[in-house]
Amino acid sequence: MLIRPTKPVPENEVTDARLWLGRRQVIAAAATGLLAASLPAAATPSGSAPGLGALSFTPGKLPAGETLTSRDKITSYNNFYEFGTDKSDPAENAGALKVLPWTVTVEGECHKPGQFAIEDLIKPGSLQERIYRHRCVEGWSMVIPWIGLPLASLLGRVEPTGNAKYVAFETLLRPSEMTGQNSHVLDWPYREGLRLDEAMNDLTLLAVGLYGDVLPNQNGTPIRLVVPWKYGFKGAKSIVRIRLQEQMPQTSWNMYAPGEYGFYSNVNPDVDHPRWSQRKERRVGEVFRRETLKFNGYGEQVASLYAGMDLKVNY
Ligand SMILES: Nc1nc2c(c(=O)[nH]1)N[C@H]1C(S)=C(S)[C@@H](COP(=O)(O)O)O[C@H]1N2
Ligand SMILES: [Mo]
Repeated sequence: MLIRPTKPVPENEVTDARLWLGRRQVIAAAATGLLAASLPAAATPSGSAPGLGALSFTPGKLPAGETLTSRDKITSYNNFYEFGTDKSDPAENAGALKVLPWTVTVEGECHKPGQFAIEDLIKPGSLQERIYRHRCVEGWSMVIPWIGLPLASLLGRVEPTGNAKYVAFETLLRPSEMTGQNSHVLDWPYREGLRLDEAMNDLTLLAVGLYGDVLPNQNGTPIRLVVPWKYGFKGAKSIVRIRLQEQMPQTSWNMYAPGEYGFYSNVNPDVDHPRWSQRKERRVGEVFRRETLKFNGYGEQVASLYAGMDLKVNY
C-alpha cells in the first residue's frame, strides 16, 4: 500500500476469461442433467497442479452485470510484500516458495484445536467456487473466481469456546524463500484479524484455488483468506496459523500506519483514506473508473454486522 507510480499492466490477456466461462457453462449444463442426480454436488473435475492434484468444487455464480478479470491479470498484478513491493514482484519471485508439506494450526479459544494438512482442507465435497468483487484500498479492483471453503466450516470443526470473540491469522514466516521478509517494510509475519461474527459469515472464504486450479503462489498458495466486503489487504495469504481469542488482534497494516488502516477496513466510499478518496475504483483492465459500492456491494449480507456502529470511527 505504499503508493508508487503505477506500472502499465500488460494488455496481453485475451480469451482467458471467455474460455473459463465457456467451460463453466458446460459444467452448469451437466449439473442440471442426469449426471447431477447421480453424483454428489461437488464433482467438477478441473485441472491439476503439482502436489495437490485436481480440485473438485461446486460451480459458483457470476454477480449480475460483472465480467471476470482475466487469469493473466489476477496472477500478474499482486500485492504480496513477502516477495517484493512492486505489483509484478510476486509473480516473479513467489515461485521460490516450497509449498508442501503445509499445515494450518488452529488454536486458542476452542475445544478441539488442531493442525490441518492442506490435503485435508481441499477434500472433494468441501469446496465451492465463489466469484467475488475484490477491491484494494489503493483503488483498483478485480472480479475473481475463487475456490475455497467457508471459514465457518473450519472454525466449526474446532468448536470455539464462549470466550472466542476474534480470529487472528498469520502468514508463513520463511525469509529464506520469502525474500521480502529480509526487509523491514512490514513487521513479519503478516497478520490479519476478523471479529468472530465476520469470520463466521457465509461470504468469508478460505480460498485454495482460482480459475479452477489450486492457487498460484503469488495469490497466496496454498490457502488464503478472502473477505469480499473488506479492502484486499484483509485477505492474508499463505496462512499457517489461525487463532481464536478474546482480544482484538493486531494487524500488520494497522501496526504500520494506524491512522490509515483500521481493524475493520470495510469497503466504504464515504470514508476517505487520509491521502485519497475511496469514492471510485478502477477495474483492472478497464479504462474508466467506476463508483465504489458500500461494503463492496455485499451490504445485504453484511450491513447488519455493523448495526449501530459509526463506520467513520470504526474504519
Ligand atoms: N501475506 C500477505 N498477504 C497479503 C498481502 C501481503 O503483502 N502479504 N497483501 C494484501 C493486499 S494489500 C491485497 S490487495 C491482497 C491482494 O491479493 P491478490 O494479489 O490475490 O489480488 O492480498 C493481501 N494479502
Ligand atoms: Mo491492497
